Amino acid sequence: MSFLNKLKEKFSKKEDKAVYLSGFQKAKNTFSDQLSEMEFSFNGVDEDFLEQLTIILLESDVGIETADLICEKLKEKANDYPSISFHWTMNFLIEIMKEVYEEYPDMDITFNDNGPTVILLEGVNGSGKTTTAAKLTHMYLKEGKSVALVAADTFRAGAIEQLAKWADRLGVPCIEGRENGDPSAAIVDGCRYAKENNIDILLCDTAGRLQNKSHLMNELSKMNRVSAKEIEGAPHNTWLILDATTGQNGLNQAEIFKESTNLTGIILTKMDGTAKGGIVLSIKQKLQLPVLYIGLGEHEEDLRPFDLDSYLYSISEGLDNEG
Ligand SMILES: Nc1nc2c(ncn2[C@@H]2O[C@H](COP(=O)(O)OP(=O)(O)OP(=O)(O)O)[C@@H](O)[C@H]2O)c(=O)[nH]1
Ligand SMILES: [Mg+2]
Repeated sequence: MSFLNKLKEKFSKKEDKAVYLSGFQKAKNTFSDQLSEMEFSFNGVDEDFLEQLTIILLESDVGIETADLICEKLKEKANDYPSISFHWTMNFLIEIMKEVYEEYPDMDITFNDNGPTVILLEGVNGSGKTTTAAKLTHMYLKEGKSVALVAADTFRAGAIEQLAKWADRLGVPCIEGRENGDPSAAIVDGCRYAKENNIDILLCDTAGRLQNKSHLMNELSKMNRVSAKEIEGAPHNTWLILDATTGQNGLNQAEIFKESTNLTGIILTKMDGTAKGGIVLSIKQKLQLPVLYIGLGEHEEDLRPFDLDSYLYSISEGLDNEG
């Protein structure tokens, strides 16, 4: 059975097929639909083909280095098959994309067995931190865990209220910072509350900050330090919330955040609104950070654990039809 058919079979058994397919619709339009059009002029894996493929990969925001790597691998593979068909070329292409993602091992989410698991959410302004905090709350509650939120965005007016509203709706406690106060104080309060109330997951929403503002980045280090004093190993996870629509620019952001804090994973938001589905691959290649979850809409239920095979199938849907 071909790789694409295996992906299809696996995908057909997934529960959230429809969510993935509709979330990646735009990404599929730039990727699979454009690739399909190349079938008519397909004449083997030659320079012309590789050039067009590079363009499609770049439009999908795979990034130039990763696009080159994929093309190089595909060229090598095709060398062994002089009269390769379009269908098999597509099979190899998607298989190579999987290989490229899996070249570096995935880091797991760390859960604290001896008390609350502290998760810090970071990112630039408007990337989706607060909405993601709400989505994660919804997801962990469904898993039967107890959750509390910390509104540590003391910087932007209305930010605390925004999270408190979500907490109200989701029925979880929200430990609120003081507007214009020290966000670390809110983290300390949150950690103490979580310990006293046997909370499983403490999600800390922080203010949007530009990666080039050093005092704001230092503030993150302080939040790390104070949480570690309260709960051993905290923060157990530090996730960068990245807006997928910002594409390669987001990758630069991620690089700088990674230098200043101990990032353990990425959540890609607004996947539903972008054709740039390829950023997943470049993040993994360049930063060796796993994409843990993807945001596929604005509602609390619109978050999914990132699943490589479902992602690959969703953006390449249609290529599995043997022409
Ligand atoms: N379509 C879509 N919209 C999203 C997603 N995640 C967040 N948004 C929207 O993006 C906007 C910003 O989201 P917030 O959660 O407020 O972003 P933030 O990072 O907390 O913003 P600041 O606190 O101002 O830095 C809101 O309108 C959200 O509804 C997503 O996965 N898909
Ligand atoms: Mg916010």
